[in-house]
Amino acid sequence: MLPFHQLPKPLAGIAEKVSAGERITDADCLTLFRQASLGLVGTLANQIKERLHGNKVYFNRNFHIEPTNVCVFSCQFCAYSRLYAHREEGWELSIEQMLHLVKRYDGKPVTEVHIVGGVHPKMDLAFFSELLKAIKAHRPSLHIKAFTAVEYDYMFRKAKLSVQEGLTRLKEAGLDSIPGGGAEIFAPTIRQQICADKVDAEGWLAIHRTAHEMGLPSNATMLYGHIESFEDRIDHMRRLRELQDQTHGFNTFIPLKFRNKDNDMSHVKESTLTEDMRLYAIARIYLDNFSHVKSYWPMLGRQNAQLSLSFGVDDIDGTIDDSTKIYSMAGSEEQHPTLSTEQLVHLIRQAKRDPIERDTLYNVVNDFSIPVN
Ligand code: V47
Ligand code: SF4
Repeated sequence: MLPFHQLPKPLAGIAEKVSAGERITDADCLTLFRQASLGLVGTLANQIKERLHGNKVYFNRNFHIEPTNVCVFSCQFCAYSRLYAHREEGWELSIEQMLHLVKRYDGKPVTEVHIVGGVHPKMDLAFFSELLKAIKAHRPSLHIKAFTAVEYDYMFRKAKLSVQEGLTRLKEAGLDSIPGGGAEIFAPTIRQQICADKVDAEGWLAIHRTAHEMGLPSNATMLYGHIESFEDRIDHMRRLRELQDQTHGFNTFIPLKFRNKDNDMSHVKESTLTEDMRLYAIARIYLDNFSHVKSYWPMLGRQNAQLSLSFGVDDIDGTIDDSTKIYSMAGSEEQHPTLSTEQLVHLIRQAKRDPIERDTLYNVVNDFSIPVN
């Protein structure tokens, strides 16, 4: 790659800003999307990643529970949900069945359960409060990261509670943090076309803001690589960056690559690997107030997730059993996403990085880096 001063002028200016640890503007970000080479954005993103985390790459040991795939909404990209009218084609787990799933991990060193599913009209706030209480009663130390803003919006409106009231009840029942799903793309023109009937951008952001103010950390996602423009991606990340400036409540940003199998957007081509890596790198550069950028390997595939470690990513999602179906049903390479801790550690070491097992809040659980003699 060229030394920065030999780059075209706008790119040289941006590269100097990033190297000096300065924030880039929306216009800079658009320039990166339009003009920067993969090599340049990768180098800059890697610089930031190493400034923040050195050679460390994080993972955690978690498992998923998907209470149901019955959903009142009809997102065009979703291969997973079944409408309530066709609920006999889907699954609905009882509290006992979900507790049974938790008990399968008794004696195993998992630190987190990630609970997320469709929006089922009969699974309400009382049902989920009971579920969280049952899990905490069985295993108090297990961190519960549960339900997207889409699920909360529906649950709380149905219970006629404010977001703060609803979250307070679930926090008292055992909720520890909130995953990043449901954000998709905030821009209303795109949202209208891909997920018109669920919570809008303002609603999603308000739920995360309230959670942060109550001391509940959360994650943020962006579903990319479908019909959105570069400007829509920047608008999405700007809203996240602004909220993070105010609350500092986001743990990590997770770009989610759109997969096109068996959904109503199957005619839309998927992004290429180069586009994926450019997006990871540009997100790392733009979101200067996010400590972590995570690549979700069950969706990206393990080899590509490994590659993303050279493009600003410092976290690979945890070791899980084949308990998540969202991506396998939408055509991910990972049809049975399961990686043992050893495999994940190996994957990270192969990329010449130091594997660090973390808990949900990025406290170090185990340091798997090889000691230098
Ligand atoms: O909001 C659905 C996405 C999300 C498709 O917070 C799809 O740690 C691609 O948010 N192609 C839910 N993506 C999953 C999620 C998540 C995953 C891992 C970790 C965390 C975290 C959060 O899955 C949905 C939607 O954006 N999704 N269908 C599809 N065809
Ligand atoms: Fe329902 Fe979520 Fe699928 Fe949308 S993405 S249809 S809200 S399960």
